Amino acid sequence: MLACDDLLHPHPHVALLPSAGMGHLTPFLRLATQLVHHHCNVTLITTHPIVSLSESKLITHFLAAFPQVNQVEFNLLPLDHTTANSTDPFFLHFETIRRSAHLLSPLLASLSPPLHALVCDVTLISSVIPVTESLHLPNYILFTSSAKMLSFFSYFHIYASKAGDDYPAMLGDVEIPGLPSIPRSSIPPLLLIPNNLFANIFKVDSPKVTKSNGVLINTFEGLEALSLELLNGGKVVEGMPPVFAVGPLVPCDFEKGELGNNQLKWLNEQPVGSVVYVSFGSRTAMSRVQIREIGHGLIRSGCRFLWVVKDKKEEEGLEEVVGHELMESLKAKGLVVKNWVDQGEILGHKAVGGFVSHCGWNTVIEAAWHGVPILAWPQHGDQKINAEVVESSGLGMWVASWGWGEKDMVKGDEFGERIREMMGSELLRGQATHIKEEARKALGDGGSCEMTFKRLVAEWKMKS
Ligand code: UDP
Ligand code: G50
Repeated sequence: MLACDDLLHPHPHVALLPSAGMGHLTPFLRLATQLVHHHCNVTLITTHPIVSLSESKLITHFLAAFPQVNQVEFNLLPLDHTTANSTDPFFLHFETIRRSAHLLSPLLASLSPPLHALVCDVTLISSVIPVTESLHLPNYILFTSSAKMLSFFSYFHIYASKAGDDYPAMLGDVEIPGLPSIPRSSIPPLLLIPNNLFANIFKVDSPKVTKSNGVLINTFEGLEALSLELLNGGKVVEGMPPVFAVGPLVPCDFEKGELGNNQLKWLNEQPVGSVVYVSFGSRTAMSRVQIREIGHGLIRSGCRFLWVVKDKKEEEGLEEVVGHELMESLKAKGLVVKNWVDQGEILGHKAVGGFVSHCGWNTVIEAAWHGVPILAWPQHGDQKINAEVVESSGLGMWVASWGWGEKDMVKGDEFGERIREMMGSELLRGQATHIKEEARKALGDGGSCEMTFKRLVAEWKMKS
């Protein structure tokens, strides 16, 4: 029987607008599954064109698994690249969506039943908010990184304004009220280069966070209690809307690919906790020299390993990238692959006892979910700020002196030594297990996730 409230307020209809890259799309689709679970009507807005084949495949799998989700295509205007100060296809796609945002208005208005809210990606804020405002439609942001990064992002305009005309040369360490200082060296490097597309978007969007009705974020108390408390207490910036910790958003069945049998077979043959998994995410390709140092380091560590290699040339064979001789030596103790892997499955395998990671945020949450200790080696963007969370939460260790991946080389000997340290640490293992338990509590019956979604759904119903 329907409760009286349900009769008065039917299930809320929410539209989701992701932007480019697996790191942004994946948490949106995981969020969609949670919203379906909490009886929302969900419309997924997919952009046309899309950046990568992996993204369109994932959307197809998702829609096949969730036929109740409505899909609408958002046709983007062509972007004049000469006006966009970037060569990164993902940043260019953010900009293409931003410049097409006015076309969203008729699309959103035509949806039936009428929408209760739009949840848009963090990279689209200042172009989407005027659209939702004109439609009197509540606007929520999905922040695809850590709560610490959200603190940095929402505080950034205040920090940058202190440098005045000398931005970014005059920027020092970042002192966010209540949080440990963020060293200048941890700031996403593009923000320290004048006039590039990423920095321009970041700067204009930062003061607009307070114009949204709420921020959904893929994290949980057990990992980031302090940042969440400061953000929600209005300590980071005044007028911060509610921050809803909807995490952990964890891998779902629709993400499972057809690959991986080989890896699974190999992992099944390894002793419990003996394997270090090495991967730098969907976007980071290393230089050939660095790739070979990593290979030597893995041998030097003496551990078993599963290493996902990503080269700048996608089509080049693994043997060419790693080198034939090194490849032969690597085979003695490990498995080396150069393709998309099912990371959720790998991290959940009992043979895996440690993870060398770039600290893309989805990845950090997945490691936390499975209680796998991390050796952080941030490469770009928000990853050093995420690595600080990994270290301070106890989920892993971070060798800050390694610097950014692209600029600073890490020698094989040093790399191998640190892997031994992580794999041998009882302390890290215990801490990671504790965080796993917290993550399971958060997502369990009556946990913080369920409470948060109930609050959100109630809020959306009230606004109708
Ligand atoms: N991923 C995967 N297989 C791969 C590489 C990445 O399943 O071979 C997934 C990973 O599990 C995560 C997402 O892709 O969910 C990557 O997002 P993240 O934010 O960690 O980093 P990015 O790739 O955006 O740097
Ligand atoms: C991708 C990237 C660099 C980078 C980030 C990326 C983030 C995430 C949060 O996702 O910092 C964020 C991105 C864009 C934005 C605001 C916040 O405008 O390559 O730093």
